[in-house]
Amino acid sequence: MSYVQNVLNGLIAKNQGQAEFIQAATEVLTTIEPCVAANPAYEKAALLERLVEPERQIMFRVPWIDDKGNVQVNRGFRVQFNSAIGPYKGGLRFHPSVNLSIIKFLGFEQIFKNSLTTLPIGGGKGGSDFDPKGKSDNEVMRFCQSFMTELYRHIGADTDVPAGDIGVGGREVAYMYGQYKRITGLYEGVLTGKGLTFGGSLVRTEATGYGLVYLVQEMLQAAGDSFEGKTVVISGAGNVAVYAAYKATQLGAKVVSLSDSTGYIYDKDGVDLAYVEDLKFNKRGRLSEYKNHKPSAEYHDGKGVWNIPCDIALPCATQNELTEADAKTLVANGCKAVGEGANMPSTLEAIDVFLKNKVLFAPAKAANAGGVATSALEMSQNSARLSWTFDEVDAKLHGIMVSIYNNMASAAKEYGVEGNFVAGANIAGFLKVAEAMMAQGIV
Ligand code: NDP
Ligand code: 2IT
Repeated sequence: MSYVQNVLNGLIAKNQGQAEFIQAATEVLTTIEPCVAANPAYEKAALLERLVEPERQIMFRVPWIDDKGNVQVNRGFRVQFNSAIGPYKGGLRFHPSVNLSIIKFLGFEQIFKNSLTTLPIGGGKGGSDFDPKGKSDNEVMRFCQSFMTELYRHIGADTDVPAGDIGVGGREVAYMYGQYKRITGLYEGVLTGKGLTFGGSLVRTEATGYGLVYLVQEMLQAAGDSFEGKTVVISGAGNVAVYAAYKATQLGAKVVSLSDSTGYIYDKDGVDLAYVEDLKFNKRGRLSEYKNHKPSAEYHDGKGVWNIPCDIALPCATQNELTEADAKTLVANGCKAVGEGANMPSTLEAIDVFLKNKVLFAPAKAANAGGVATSALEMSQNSARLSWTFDEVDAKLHGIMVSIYNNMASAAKEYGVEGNFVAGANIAGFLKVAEAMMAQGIV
């Protein structure tokens, strides 16, 4: 049995019930096999056994009081997965589905994604099973303060720097930042995605969506194509989805759909993005309201966004939202390119369908790396006590996405799987971390 298979079997036995973590690890380990086989020193150093075991996992109680005076208790998580190339870096997710498996899969992905950005950041992730939906601002504030009252002792500008993810945006980051500062007395870049008046970076809000479109544009260009005149279907209606939609539109495409966890809209004339931005981020409303604004558009309850015919699909909601059956439908409808804005949105079987049908496929850890890359730029600005202009940050983000595309494309070619960017991104991300871990000894 190969070294990789052996480690994978051990991981599956040891992490029973952690389906998402096993899925993410299976994808990475099976695709890096050729480069692990070419480096026998890795096995001697138990490199993969160390790579799949988080350096530290923190789970804690988060008690808070709701507006009715009832005591609520949630569970908090921070998984500090790998610090070989920099301080732990990765978002916090607040969603009722959050559990250790989901945080571990996200933290594991983050190691390779952060490596691909070319910036000095390690991998981590955290969050809570708290559901911000339907909560008042005061409830969200009290929850964030309680969450940070435990988390603060584990993080710091040079140790671990959290940020946003599902359910955590500017409002939540700001409440957590205020509480961190209050407890520690430190005014430091301990969180990214901060407001512009207290150390945030321009472009961070737009960065994941913009970066996704920059990378897909690069992939299309290499195939002699572009966004111009294309029909684009996007899932999600949050931070990543909305700014991806704006950038794709700027590049000449027509975005005909967005979705949330209750349903999806289909607007054949192109979605009114300013309306959705205000609806979701200011009014915290539901997409079902879009029809009131634009009666010519359709709203459908439930999943099904992938049944809409398109040239380019950008899944930007959540893990495993695009199944094998969805992938087959997209292919049958003529979809030519897929870029993953969410983390692990396509199942392993769906990825297989795309690769077999020669759909241009940009995997999450490359395609959505623009968010964390811009977070690292925010860290640089905080350390240097300065702030760059929108155009400066946007130009750096664009340059980073181009280099990620080039690195994953050339790694795929070098290891004999040209055009397989899943393998290319995993290999390119892995090699830098592996080299750093080998150099630093058995730690
Ligand atoms: P938001 O909370 O801003 O938006 C999430 C969107 O996805 C909402 O429209 C939400 O709908 C929908 N959604 C969430 N969970 C589900 C579900 N189980 N089923 C169907 N729809 C769902 O989060 P982000 O836009 O920040 O994150 C989206 C994805 O992008 C996640 O996978 C995240 O990990 C990834 N990502 C985010 C980055 C960032 O910088 N924010 C960076 C890189 C990746 P509803 O409102 O109904 O819940
Ligand atoms: O999945 C991700 O890369 C994020 N949620 C962003 C992490 C960050 O630190 O900006």
